Amino acid sequence: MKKSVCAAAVCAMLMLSGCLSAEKPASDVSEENLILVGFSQVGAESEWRVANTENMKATFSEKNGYELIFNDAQQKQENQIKAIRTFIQQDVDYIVFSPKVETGWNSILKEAKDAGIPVIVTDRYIEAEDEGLYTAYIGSNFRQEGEKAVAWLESLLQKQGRTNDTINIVHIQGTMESSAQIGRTAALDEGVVRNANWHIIERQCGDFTRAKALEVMEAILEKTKDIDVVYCENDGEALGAIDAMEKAGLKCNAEDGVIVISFDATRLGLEYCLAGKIALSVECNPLQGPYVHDIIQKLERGEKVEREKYIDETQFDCFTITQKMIDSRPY
Ligand code: GYE
Repeated sequence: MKKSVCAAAVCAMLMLSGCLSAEKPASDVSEENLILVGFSQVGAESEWRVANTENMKATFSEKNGYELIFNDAQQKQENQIKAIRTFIQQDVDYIVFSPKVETGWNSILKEAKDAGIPVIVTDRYIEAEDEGLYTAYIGSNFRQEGEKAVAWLESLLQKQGRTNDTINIVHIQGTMESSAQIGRTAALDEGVVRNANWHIIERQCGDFTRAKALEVMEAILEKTKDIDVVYCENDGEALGAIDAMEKAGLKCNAEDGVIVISFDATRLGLEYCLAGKIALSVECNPLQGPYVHDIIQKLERGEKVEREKYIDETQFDCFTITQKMIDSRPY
């Protein structure tokens, strides 16, 4: 069933004012042959998130056969739940959302299921009490991203002959309980178990933002500057931590300074990599719109879809990155 967003918005307003029951009068449904998608985005906390939003908006455009209702939850799960409920009231064809955290979605997803609206989860994943609560997940294998980073760090320290040196690690985590934070943290914890000379001397949440990472890193530097590695769970945090360390007179460099590990591989992060300030940035691909589009097109044709799809990702380090590589990047 195709709906127009203006008709749905009118219905939503009328419903909210109590003038219209849940059933939509057939006459209000637009004849346009566009697929109506409601997308609940976490927020705009990082360059990665901005690239993700731009890609989703570019994908779900009218020329591609869609009408998009976009909602920015400002980093609040309750706003995402409200937005999804509104999408249900507007009787969208599909609900797409990037969940801030892994838990707390069962009830609202039951409402979507009862309304017969397929849900596609993107970016971060969720714990759902039954498989029927969402149709597909597209995103990244965050634990694997972390394992790539830890393996690279192990190899670097081995090359530097530091396998028996005490390695003091500051760990700046992403948004707590998000699957990106859970996976990237788990990989570092495994690395610490494997390397008895690695010590996490400080672990703070940077909430995936440059500002928060600057704040927590400044507080850490008040206590100690005996730091060998800073493991940041996204580029925004890495830039904030580097700002704080440089202000405190520390050098960020993989060869003779603090080794900064990061995730996302945004253009800004890779420029810091080229400058030698970020040692490694593991790619986390935000361009998920086309994958969601493919799923919706298959569902429209009544075809089966893959329940989980992890996007292929690579990594970039300060020793091998070039300007040409950065210039070729789409985000
Ligand atoms: O790493 C970070 C964003 O969920 C993978 O969220 C995403 C993370 C990403 O704020 O930059």
